[in-house]
Amino acid sequence: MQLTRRQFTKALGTTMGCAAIPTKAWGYTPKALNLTASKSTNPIFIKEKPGALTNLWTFNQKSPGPMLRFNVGARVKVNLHNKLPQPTSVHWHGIRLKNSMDGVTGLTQSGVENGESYLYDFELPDAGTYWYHSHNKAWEQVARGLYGPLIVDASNDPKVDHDIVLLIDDWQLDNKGQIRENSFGSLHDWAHAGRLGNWITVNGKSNPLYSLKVNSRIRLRLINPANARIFNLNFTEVTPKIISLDGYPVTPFESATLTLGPAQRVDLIIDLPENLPMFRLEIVTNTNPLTVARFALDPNLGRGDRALNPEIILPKGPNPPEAGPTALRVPIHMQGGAMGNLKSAKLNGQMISLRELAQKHRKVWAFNGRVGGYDYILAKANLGRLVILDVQNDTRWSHAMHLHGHHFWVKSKSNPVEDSSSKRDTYLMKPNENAELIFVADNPGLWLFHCHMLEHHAGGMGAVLEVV
Ligand SMILES: [Cu+2]
Repeated sequence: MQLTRRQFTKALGTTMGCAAIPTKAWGYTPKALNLTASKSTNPIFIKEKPGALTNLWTFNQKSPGPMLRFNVGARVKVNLHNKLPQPTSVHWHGIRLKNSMDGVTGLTQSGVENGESYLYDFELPDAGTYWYHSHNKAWEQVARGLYGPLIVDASNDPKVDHDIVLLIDDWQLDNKGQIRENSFGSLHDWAHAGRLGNWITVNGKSNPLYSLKVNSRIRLRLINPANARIFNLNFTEVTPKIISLDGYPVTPFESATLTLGPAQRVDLIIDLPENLPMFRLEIVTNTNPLTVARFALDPNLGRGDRALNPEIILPKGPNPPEAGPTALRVPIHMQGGAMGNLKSAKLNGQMISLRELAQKHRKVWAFNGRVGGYDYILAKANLGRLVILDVQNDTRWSHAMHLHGHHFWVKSKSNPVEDSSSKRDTYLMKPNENAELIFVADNPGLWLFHCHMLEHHAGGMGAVLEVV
């Protein structure tokens, strides 16, 4: 689905999607699975140019990579093999795993070099919709296709007729359908909204069609692996019930529209009306909406069991504890980017003007007057302590703030949540928004807190929380 330049620049939050999902899950085995990062050619552009194969970097030759699917509590072993010309690593986004398995090159491990392998070995404490992606030069490697879905099932998941994972991505392609390589590292992208694509795929396909049983109940798991694009989505003909955000259950609520920031996930349930032949998922723009996926009845599939299904009730977690005097409050004043108020910031202990930071160091964002980095420890929290990240987005841009190793409650006056017990791992902050991200520091290690607009992170918007 090609976005015109006009739709692109006018899109409110925009969108994209992609990645092919094999129907066969990898299963529930403690045997190590193999994930090989390599170059491959993929037909993501064939709808525009028949026969076109796009050169991507992928896991197991496909983007999205293979669907990793396990039961909650399972122990996972994945052997990463690197056949790429750059070092790489894998981050298991949203999984509360042990720190050494978090996959952040330069913080929790060294990059896995070409020809080398690395064994990831961790457990899955929470059910839900997650994903995995490269975490070395992610702004380039994720844009080239290095990501895939990670689904964790629970025995009390709602019974459905179809369980469909949709990774919605945007790619920056030239007119031959190849990745625009010469725009990697564009300082303009780093200081503005990030790298935005011009070609949208869902599960690696342009505008795919999914066939459904008559009278069926459908679970859709939407994942945004795009570098920087915020997708404003709309369902035609149906009003889904949203049941979880970032894998975490919420009190179900109905909404035909939703916003999906980079790295965020939304799970929803659709009970198909008896006489509805099809519905569409589209991107909302200021001009015409763009259809990115279609869903149609196929009578050959038989009938679903929608009428037999009860209301969705998912287990709910607790509300955030009261912040007593022992809570650790961590102020994070975010500044920088184009049209911002950052004049200078500290880098390696030296105060440097923004102009010099940008031109000489490729840094344009700061936390608390300091350019971010893996050597910047924002705070040190003792195990079990309640932590409040008091985040002030003092920039002209939205930011998808992601905390590794923990899930957090969100309190924000400008974006009140209806379900105070719900948690996220990635929170999309509006310009000038203040938000408290609250969590119990129950996982020891060095945990990255960063913007998931990957160019913003590369440009200095990321630092570390240490739990000891
Ligand atoms: Cu950002």
